[in-house]
Amino acid sequence: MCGIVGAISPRNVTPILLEGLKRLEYRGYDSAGVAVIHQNRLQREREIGKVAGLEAKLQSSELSGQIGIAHTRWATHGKPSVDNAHPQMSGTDVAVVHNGIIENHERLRDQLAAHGYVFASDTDTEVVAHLFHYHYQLVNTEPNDERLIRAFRETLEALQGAYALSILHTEHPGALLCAKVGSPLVIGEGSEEHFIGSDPLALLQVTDRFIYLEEGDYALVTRDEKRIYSLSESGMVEVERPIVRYEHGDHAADRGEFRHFMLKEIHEQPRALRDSLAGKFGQAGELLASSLGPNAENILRCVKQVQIVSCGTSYHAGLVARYWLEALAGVPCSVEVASEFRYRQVVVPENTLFVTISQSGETADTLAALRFAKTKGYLASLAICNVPGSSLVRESDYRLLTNAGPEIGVASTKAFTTQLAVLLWLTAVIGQAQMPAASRVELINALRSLPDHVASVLALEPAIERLAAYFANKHHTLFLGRGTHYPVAMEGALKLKEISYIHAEAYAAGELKHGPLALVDEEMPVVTVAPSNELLEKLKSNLQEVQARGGQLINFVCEEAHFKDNDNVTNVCLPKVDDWIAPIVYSVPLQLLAYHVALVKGTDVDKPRNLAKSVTVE
Ligand code: HGA
Repeated sequence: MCGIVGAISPRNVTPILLEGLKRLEYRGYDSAGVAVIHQNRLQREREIGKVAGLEAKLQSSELSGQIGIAHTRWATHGKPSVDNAHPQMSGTDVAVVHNGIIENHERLRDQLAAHGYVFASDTDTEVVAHLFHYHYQLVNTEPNDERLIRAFRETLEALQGAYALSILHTEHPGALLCAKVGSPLVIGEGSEEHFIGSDPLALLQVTDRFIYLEEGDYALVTRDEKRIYSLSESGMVEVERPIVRYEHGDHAADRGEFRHFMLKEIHEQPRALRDSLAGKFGQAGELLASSLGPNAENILRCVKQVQIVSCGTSYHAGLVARYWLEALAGVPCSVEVASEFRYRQVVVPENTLFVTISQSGETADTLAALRFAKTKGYLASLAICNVPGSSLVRESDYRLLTNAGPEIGVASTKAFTTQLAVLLWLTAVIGQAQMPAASRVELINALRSLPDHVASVLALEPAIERLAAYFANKHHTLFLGRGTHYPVAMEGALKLKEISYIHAEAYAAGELKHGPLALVDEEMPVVTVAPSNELLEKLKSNLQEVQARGGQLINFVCEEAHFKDNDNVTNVCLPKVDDWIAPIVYSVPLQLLAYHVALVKGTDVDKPRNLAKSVTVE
């Protein structure tokens, strides 16, 4: 998704802005731009394609200044083009960068056109630039900070939608305006300098101290101070926001020995799982529910039902958790994609816990679903998230943090398996009262063994790499699984389509004969996830149906299940693991398969076409 960087400093900010944009590249974008104020005039450069293209342009234009804003754009309104790239300007005075969508842009555009404003782009963002210009003219005072912030507030009050934005005005070369309404924005603290960014990762080269703006916050930032206000306060009263130190280190830009971030993140999973489960067990193996927040134990004891809401990969994590919660904790569970849930009439059974799952904690649909749920009488809300200071975490009653570290690859890997690990832990917490002590101990031991099992599956990479060549000229693939491994198959199919662009569909294996079997012929690879469990014999019958039609089976199986290879069947054997953690372990080879197929296809693994990390628009 789009990214914002801004800086105000005694030094030239152009290199800071460029480095910030490079650090945001992983999120996916189609164009980039920078504007700085130099000798009271705005200088701007924009380019479609990669930040490297913009960098080349900047070198020849020698753009420099001590205040500036920059942007990577992932188009929502208007095609990717130089004219539509940000910063958008109003006349020669005002420059704006914006993430999100201004929903009432058409009406505002008509009104501004009636006032004589001429539009140079198709974006909703340009409306903000002209609207701010318009309000600035109307605020009839000296051109001081007061005038600037008043015009800003009036502009924000006229906007509908979810956005983060930053504005420069040439009459105020010492002030950076910024606001957060539904899309993340942080202020970075420096020494006699300040920065803004839509993600702290963009600024880690210059600071590790951040103010996470809260919903409705807007601010005027100078070198020495920041004045933060809130749209929810009726007057212009300053509000206090804490400065938080970023604790994860600056690993974002570092792929280490790996060719891609995705591969690095796949291999980080043993560490990520260990860190995500750390602090969740007491010395005697008790489950430390207090890590979820104050009074969590008492609330969780009252849970009679769970509603999980999430998107994409996180949705698949929720689907696996449903099997766990019902089987182990005896608690009914529903799982729904956020984009549907948020617009539906819902009936909320008594004592239902509302759980959201999101890697970034800024996923627009999931956040909106949480806000919607808060009006519906749920028992409490719990966010499962990889980013501690994110909006989802801050707005939920309780939080269950994965500690996977920043995930840069657009295709989620370590975020998924760590979400699953903490969901299994949560199941044990919710089911505590009804689970026999022996089963609880078994489950805890299984969870603790996870990092080692995942490490041994990673050692299968060469065998999986050899399989990848087979997919080079395939256009379609089926993924099959049963029980908890049906959502694992869904996630495997999603990974393959995201990064290799091969059409992949997942089915519960028992559904095959109800339709998809018609697709199976000698050209169709069928990938199955087949651990040893009580559904294995059923699954084997489904695989016979595929073989009988000449389909090519690639099976991820338990080494103890003695599957046999033949011309149409290739088996990759995984170690025998406890049934409950098997979905986590069996997800890993599917990630490796998608990765190596994408390599064979020559696609951009970390930044697949049309996709973006942290989906902050609806
Ligand atoms: N609506 C703006 C910004 C899009 C965005 O935030 N994408 O993530 C545009 O289309 O330029």
